[in-house]
Amino acid sequence: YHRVHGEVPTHEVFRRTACDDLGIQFTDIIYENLWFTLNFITISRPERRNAFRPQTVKELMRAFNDARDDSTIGVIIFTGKDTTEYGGPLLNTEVQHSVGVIQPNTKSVSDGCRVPQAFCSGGDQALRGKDGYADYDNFGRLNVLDLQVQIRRLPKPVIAMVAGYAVGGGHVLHMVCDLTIAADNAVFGQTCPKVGSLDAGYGRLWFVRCGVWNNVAHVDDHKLSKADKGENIKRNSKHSPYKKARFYDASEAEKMGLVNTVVPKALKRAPYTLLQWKLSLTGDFLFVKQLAKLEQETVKWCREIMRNSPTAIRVIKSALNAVDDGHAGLQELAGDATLLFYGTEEGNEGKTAYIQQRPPNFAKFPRRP
Ligand code: S0N
Repeated sequence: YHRVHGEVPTHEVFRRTACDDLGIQFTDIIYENLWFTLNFITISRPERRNAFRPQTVKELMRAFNDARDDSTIGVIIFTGKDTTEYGGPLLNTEVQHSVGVIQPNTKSVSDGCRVPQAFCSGGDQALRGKDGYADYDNFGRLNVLDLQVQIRRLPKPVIAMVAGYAVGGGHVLHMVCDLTIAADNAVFGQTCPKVGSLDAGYGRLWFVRCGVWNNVAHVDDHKLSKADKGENIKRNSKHSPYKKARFYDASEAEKMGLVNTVVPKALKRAPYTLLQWKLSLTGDFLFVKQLAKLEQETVKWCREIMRNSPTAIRVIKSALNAVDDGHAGLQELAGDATLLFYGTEEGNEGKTAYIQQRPPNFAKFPRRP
């Protein structure tokens, strides 16, 4: 009760799952459970700004499936590993020391500071061949499309927790999540045409819904001077929001309705882990970790969601997606109706009569107006 209703603590107990249900070790993702209520699923390829390859997507799909199946889990947080240790240009050289770790400052990108962090930088371009992205088996794959559908159909809320870049296919991943909580260093953009790729599916859908069309001319917007940047925003969004182009930062994304809230000065990285135990049988870890500001805010949102009716949330999610997902969307919504109907006496009567080998008596149930 306290875990859902109480204040979000500064430290939390996590369990990190080492292997998937087939006993195969996760290599590209981190799969963690926070006190049997929330799951964190983290893309972990920091050396590539968390670009995904087919293996990454395969692991993500397993983790999302596991989180769906686990009835203790109410909300899933989807994020990217901190990438700061892999460098990146820091225009502002100010650093602060926190618990012995040198951190880049958290100046927002709108102040002209480039960020070395990433939620996800899209498909791994180094692995792109003529038939998609290839790593295991040497077959090209576009399996991220299946992941996008999986997130939309998942009957629990999925929250994208974004620090740094969410670009290309990574941008689409945040778009297909139900909510996005962003650090103020988040940078969003659809870079695909720049590298000769495109995503005309779900990502597009939300751009159109929000009146954004941002594939036109990718430029590193955050490299521009403040005046040029202001001019860009005026040209691209103020007068004609449908034609918004180029990278945009967290506050712009919030104005466009693409993120739910922006957490100021919120590097995602948690400053330190307090205690850690390895569970020798499974290879899993139990540990106590300090939550970074962005994590704290996201957990706060999760707790708020957890106080609500899980069934109402489930039906609302499928209803929100039903129109855009066509027949598949209707199937999801109708599946929820079936689920609820199975719980009624009327629904039960048909099954019971069949098992008892008697005619069903539906006459006792009202035909409501
Ligand atoms: C993210 C950016 C802006 C970060 O810039 P920064 O901080 O200056 O870092 P870098 O020095 O550029 O990068 C650090 C290291 O990371 C590597 N890297 C970064 N992104 C990628 C990537 N996407 N693929 C492979 N490597 C990447 C850099 O090469 C560098 O490595 P080293 O240190 O060895 O030099 C900046 O990195 C950037 O602009 N990245 C590229 C963004 C991009 O264009 N992404 C791809 C866009 N396209 C897609 O995502 C495909 C769309 C898609 O997903 C899809 C659509 C429909 C159907 C299927 C698919 C599908 O892909 O499956």
